[in-house]
Amino acid sequence: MAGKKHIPKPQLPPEVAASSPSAASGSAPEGRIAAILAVLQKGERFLVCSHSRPDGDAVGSMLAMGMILKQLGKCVDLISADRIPGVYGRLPGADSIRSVMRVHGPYDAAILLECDGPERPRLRGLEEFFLINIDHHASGREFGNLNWIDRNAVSVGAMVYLLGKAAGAKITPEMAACLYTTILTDTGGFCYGATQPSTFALAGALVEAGADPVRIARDVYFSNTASKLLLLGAALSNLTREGRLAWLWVTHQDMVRCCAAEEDCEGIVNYAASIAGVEAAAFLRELPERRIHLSLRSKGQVDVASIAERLGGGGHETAAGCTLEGPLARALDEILNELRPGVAGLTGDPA
Ligand SMILES: [Mn+2]
Repeated sequence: MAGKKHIPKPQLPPEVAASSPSAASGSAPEGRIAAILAVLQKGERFLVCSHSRPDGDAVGSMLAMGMILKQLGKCVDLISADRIPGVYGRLPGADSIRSVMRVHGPYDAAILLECDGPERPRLRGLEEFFLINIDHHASGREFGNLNWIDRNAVSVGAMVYLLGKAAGAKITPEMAACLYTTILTDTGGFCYGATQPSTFALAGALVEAGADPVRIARDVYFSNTASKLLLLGAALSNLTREGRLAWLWVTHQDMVRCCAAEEDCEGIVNYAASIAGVEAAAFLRELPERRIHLSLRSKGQVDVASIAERLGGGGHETAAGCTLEGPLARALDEILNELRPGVAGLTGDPA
């Protein structure tokens, strides 16, 4: 291992530093960034991974992190337990992400992006390495040897951007495209609560750096498979509304009949949440072994992260998930028992 090297003090770009809520709340991330950079600069080989069933933030932040490490002259392996969803397959470097179940070193550190626990990547062998945990989940925990958790960050990609700037990396058009995708998808197209002036400043900086917002939007939102739409139809035929709650589900049989993949379930819960007057929504998916995967959305008045955490999952206050025991009717009862008290106290008429 190389000797101690000089570590430059990280400089946040002004458009981000000035309007970052972390800076405003006094928990400035410079110290965490410097500690992570020290490990990156000293080491030679790194593993970068994210959670299983990767989303836009997972894929985009992994790819950008890999590009930063390569600019620093390091060797990097990008690893995912699951295949990359087709809508992210056109991101620069997406085909360099390897799909494995077990990782083998040697690595100077494994960087876990967007994981609220060391088990989230579902990769065996990770625990053998020095773990760097970079996350923004409300349910984020300090499980790593180094931890940087910013619950106000709009995406983990936004954190990777800060790390890249602090490392002196050039934000290439390819990197910008990956990072822009993390912001676009984690804000649901600049719709969710975490969206604030700094979000647009960062998105603007990334478009300046070469990200093409039209092409990325087309790849993410207008590249669906027909099976995804057929599955959506099956889910919508089960849509139920009860005051401020709405829910829908698909059975495993629906999945088979529609030739749907797991990634085709992405975003279905949003259709239930899109009803006027609905504050919280649930989407239940029956897994092949009869357990039930649950996605939760809230418009901000119900904290679905804490509900998901009580049920063994996690996430953000407005978007969370967990896996429940089946059968479907039992899991639906369980989640409604959690959600009904959450909306009972809300005043005013549901539309
Ligand atoms: Mn995220």
